[in-house]
Amino acid sequence: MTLTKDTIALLAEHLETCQLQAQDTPKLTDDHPDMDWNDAYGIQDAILARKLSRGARLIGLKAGLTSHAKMQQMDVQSPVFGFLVDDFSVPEGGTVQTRELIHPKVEPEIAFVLKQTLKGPGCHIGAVLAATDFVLPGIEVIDSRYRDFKFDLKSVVADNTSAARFVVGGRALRPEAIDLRTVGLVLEKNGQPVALGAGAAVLGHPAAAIAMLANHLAERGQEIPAGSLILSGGATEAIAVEAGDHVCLRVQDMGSVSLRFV
Ligand code: 0L1
Ligand code: MG
Repeated sequence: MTLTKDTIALLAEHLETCQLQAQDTPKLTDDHPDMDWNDAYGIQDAILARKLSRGARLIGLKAGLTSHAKMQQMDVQSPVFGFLVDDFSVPEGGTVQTRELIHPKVEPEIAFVLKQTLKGPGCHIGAVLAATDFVLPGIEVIDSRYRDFKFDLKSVVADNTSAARFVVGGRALRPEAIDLRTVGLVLEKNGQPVALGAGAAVLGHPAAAIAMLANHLAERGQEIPAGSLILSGGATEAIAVEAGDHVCLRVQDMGSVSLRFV
């Protein structure tokens, strides 16, 4: 760690205030170029602690930047991980208030719900599938707190990987009922397909993102609790949205899930 506890707490307060007030900010590494990964995840943890202390409930986790399309779009090379609290959850077919966000984008994802705790190191796709209760379609709404989505990976991790809102729904399936590599996804905005993908776009298999998350947490002495909902990462590039947009994700054999931006 290169940052003091006080600096981590101040940066967490700053980023969370930006999130709650829908205000953008330059990336943290502009003022803290030596920030390391422990600092970055430390700031993310401090944001979570602030939310929990106000009564939020941790309901899951997310992997981000897990597809080549996303990595290319953001010009980065490796996945990142964040948390999901109940405040981020939007009911199926529900509305998202754009005034609460800075510059939202949507991503088509496969969500996993675990029936067993998942623990690294050495976690692999087989272990993930064995621990998964069901999978279902999900749309993640990301909203980087950084001006013009300009950031580096450590700044993104500190900013809880741009997590803002999400919706899951459609048809939940047992993991053995579907080949998650070949499953097709169509993301529609206002009735028009705007992004097309397949499960394999996410690290070859969406369960690989969950395994990476478990192995990442193991390095920090943590595990993924049973019952967690996990977003495995966008299968396509992210699509910008604005008030008035209706977004629908259709996943092969898994139905659809939608959101409206007002
Ligand atoms: O879920 C994601 O892939 C987002 C990762 C953070 C980078 C971004 O804001 O696009
Ligand atoms: Mg995502």
